[in-house]
Amino acid sequence: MKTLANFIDGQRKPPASGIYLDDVEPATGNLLARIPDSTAVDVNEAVAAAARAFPEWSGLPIAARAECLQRLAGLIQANALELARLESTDTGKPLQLALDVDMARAQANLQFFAGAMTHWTSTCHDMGPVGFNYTRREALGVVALITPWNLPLYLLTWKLAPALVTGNTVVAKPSELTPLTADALCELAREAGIPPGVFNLVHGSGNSCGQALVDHPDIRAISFTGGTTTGRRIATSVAPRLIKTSLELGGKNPALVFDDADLESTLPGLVRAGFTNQGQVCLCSSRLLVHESIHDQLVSRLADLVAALRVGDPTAGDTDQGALISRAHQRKVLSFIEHARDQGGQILCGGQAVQPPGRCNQGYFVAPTVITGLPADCRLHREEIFGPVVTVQGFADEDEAIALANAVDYGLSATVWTGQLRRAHRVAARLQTGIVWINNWLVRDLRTPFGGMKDSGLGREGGEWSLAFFTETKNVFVDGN
Ligand code: TXE
Repeated sequence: MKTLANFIDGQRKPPASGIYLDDVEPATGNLLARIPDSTAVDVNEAVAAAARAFPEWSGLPIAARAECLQRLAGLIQANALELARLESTDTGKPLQLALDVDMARAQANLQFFAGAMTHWTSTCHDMGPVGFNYTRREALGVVALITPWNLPLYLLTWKLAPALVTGNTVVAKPSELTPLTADALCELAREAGIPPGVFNLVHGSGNSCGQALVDHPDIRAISFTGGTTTGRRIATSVAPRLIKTSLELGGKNPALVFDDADLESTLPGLVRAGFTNQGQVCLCSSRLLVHESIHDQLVSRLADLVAALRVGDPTAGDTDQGALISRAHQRKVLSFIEHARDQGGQILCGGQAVQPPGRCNQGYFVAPTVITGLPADCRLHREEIFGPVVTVQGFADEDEAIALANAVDYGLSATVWTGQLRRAHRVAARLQTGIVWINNWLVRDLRTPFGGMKDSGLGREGGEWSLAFFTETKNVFVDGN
């Protein structure tokens, strides 16, 4: 079992408190590592190191910072299998998924923002003989990156790359449930030649370490991905300081399936959208809204496909569904299913915990579950379950489909499945979500704006939105005479 340390000013540092938290493997319940239970003392040290490193790092040519990111991307590629193993062990997700999605994307995040920054243009507003204005984009200073457990390295690099390439220095706090790949990234950052103090990492709980970081007066911006309750708390904490926050929060994402959809491609799409990473992706389509004329046929075919997903050891090559993140989360997901039973819902497949044979028989598995026949106002239609549970509701026409889709507090993403181009655009325009996919799910172009409306967050990340978030805009006027 490993004992991790913080990474401050290029050095490994134990927590000042001397206290450690347990990191548990979700697929087995075994102890994986001990991680620092950091407090404000460690956070202060990390922020001070980042502040010292800022003048030199932000003063480098853009190309020099971009080269550091490219080298880090290369090291992630070279160590992809090892990192994927760590990610799979720490999260419970299938190893192949960790390799194909998480590691590929971590590498792409760094490469993309290294390239994006070197192609970013600033504006000039010409006033003729009066003069002209040009716009500068200046680094903010020390920024905090707080990331969740569902896509640990994927989301950390998604924030780290634009933060660093624009010239900021960083203090990052990964989820205490999944610290391993963030910890490994520190060594790779050192190897990539990122100078001491530019990237610092503190481990610990949200309440202690995370809140100390949020409350630190020298933090100039916070980029956070996690639950809506935590996002609200962070926004409340920083409001008096008027610093920038980017909040990417939960979702209760609808999939609207019209009677003209091509079911041969729609059905596998719905399975992927509902159950990737055991449903623990903020973008997962957890609410199927289906035209009543195809409801019964679609539901029965979907249940067959979902029942065929193999749940088990994340390291096995044929596993489709791994473990949920924790025992507490497994209980929460199962309690939603119990509630569905109490409400008269029909469980079409799944509906229970799974104990795979062998080394994973104490893991936190839940059978992928499809539920229909719930009352319209049921909690399962409104609250984020964040597990392998999809509910189905019927609709009579487009207006009703849109009304159901928008009838939740969240507004992150939606998918629309239809063979009619006009309908696709019309419906997309009326959906209250930051992202709409038509006839697909989770196809990502890193240049596009990513984020949610309503309780799903504040601000957008991706491409120029990330670069703008991590910089301050300054207008300079030059007199024409
Ligand atoms: O997330 P938290 P949790 C949703 C999902 C899940 C629920 C709760 O529904 O069931 O949120 O998950 C840090 N100050 N999502 O409790 O607490 C924390 O240590 C500063 C959706 O695990 O939001 C971790 O690093 N930081 C989501 C990070 O916040 C604090 C992904 C996220 O943890 C803090 C994960 C505080 N006061 C969960 N409290 C998505 N959008 O993808 C906690 N943290």
